[in-house]
Amino acid sequence: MNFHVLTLFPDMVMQGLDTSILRRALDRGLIRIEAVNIRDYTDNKHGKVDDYTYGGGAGLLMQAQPVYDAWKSVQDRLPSKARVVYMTPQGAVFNQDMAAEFSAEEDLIFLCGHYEGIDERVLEEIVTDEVSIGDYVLTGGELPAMVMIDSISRLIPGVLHNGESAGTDSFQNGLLEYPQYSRPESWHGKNVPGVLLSGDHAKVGEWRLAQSLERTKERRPDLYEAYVKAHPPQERKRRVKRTNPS
Ligand code: 6GU
Repeated sequence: MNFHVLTLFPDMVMQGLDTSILRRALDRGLIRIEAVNIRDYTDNKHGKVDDYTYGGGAGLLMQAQPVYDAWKSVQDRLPSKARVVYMTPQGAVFNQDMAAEFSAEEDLIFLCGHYEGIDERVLEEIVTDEVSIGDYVLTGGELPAMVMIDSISRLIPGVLHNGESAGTDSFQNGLLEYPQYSRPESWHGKNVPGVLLSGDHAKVGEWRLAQSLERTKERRPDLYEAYVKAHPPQERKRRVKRTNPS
């Protein structure tokens, strides 16, 4: 997967993603990340990329020309038309299903805005997807693009190792993850739940599912509702029985 990030802050993007699991994925050639400085593409002799908004109002807007030319410099090098993801609080809210969908692409172009946004005309011409990472306002699209790149990358085969499996994560099955424990068995007077020491894998699986359901119902009733709708009670009962034939 090749990520191309159109931004005014290329160092922020490159430095923020060059750590830990993503560093390893970059080193192994499983992903590539390129940050393209939009400022390098302005026709303005002073390097300006923004100007006042028509109709008035506070703040500066990123102009169409440098954004378009930065995008074109990337797209012209690609074998086919790539999706262009514009990071904006007005976009669809990012989730795990979207991460999975994007992870199937060969190339993805992220467009990061700053100031009050970007001239609508260039957005109309190049953007295929508008995505937000949640209902709060950030100063620019770089952190949201980095969030998306992180979550998409870990779904690419080989990026996670065995011990880092994506399969049992929160959201992978639509539920929050169950609590987990490591050594020692007792810490600050708190003991690891006995079932986890029993060696009974079926029982452990049952306990974890019950914990996931309880947590999700308590903390994310929206996710719980959706899970219950997708898994009618009869079906859930049968599944538990199959893994626990006693
Ligand atoms: Cl994608 N951009 C900005 N500027 N703020 C946000 C966001 C994106 N998602 C949530 N807040």
